[in-house]
Amino acid sequence: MAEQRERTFLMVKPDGVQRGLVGTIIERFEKKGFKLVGLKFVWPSEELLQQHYSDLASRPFFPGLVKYMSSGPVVPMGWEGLNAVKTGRQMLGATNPADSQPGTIRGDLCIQVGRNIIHGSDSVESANKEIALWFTEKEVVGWTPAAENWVYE
Ligand code: DAT
Ligand code: MG
Repeated sequence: MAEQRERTFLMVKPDGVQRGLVGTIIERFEKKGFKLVGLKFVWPSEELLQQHYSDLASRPFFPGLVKYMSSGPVVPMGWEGLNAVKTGRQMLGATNPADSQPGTIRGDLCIQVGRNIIHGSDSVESANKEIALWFTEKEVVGWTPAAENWVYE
């Protein structure tokens, strides 16, 4: 099924890494049944982050956002599965953790919008752009999990 191959780009932000939440965050997507297709640990440059957040360049919080995001290592990831983009966003919760429901990652694990621990693509189009920005083609791995037929009918 082609729709199972939808990909989203998620990234544990520097505060998530510093607070030791990488494993907890990855666990949620693994347990859900999504398939990891790319993962790395990098300290990103300001230039890369300016590209990643180029849509927000005119916003007053942009300089602070780039400074925060480049303040330490992050964990960029590609995840694949049915409705991965929309469901991924639901699992993240609202942009502002104060508006995020309990049970979501931001609702459970953080407090302020400027330290909201995780990024998730907002559309299939931006997911594809973001995966191409953070990963080379070879770093994105196509594979079949042993449990695939137990996740999808
Ligand atoms: P999201 O990360 O939920 O996709 P976004 O794309 O609108 O949200 O913004 C990107 C990040 O910028 C967001 O995760 C945190 C920061 N941000 C957004 N709005 C902000 C605000 N009003 N004040 C401070 N930081 C903000
Ligand atoms: Mg966004």
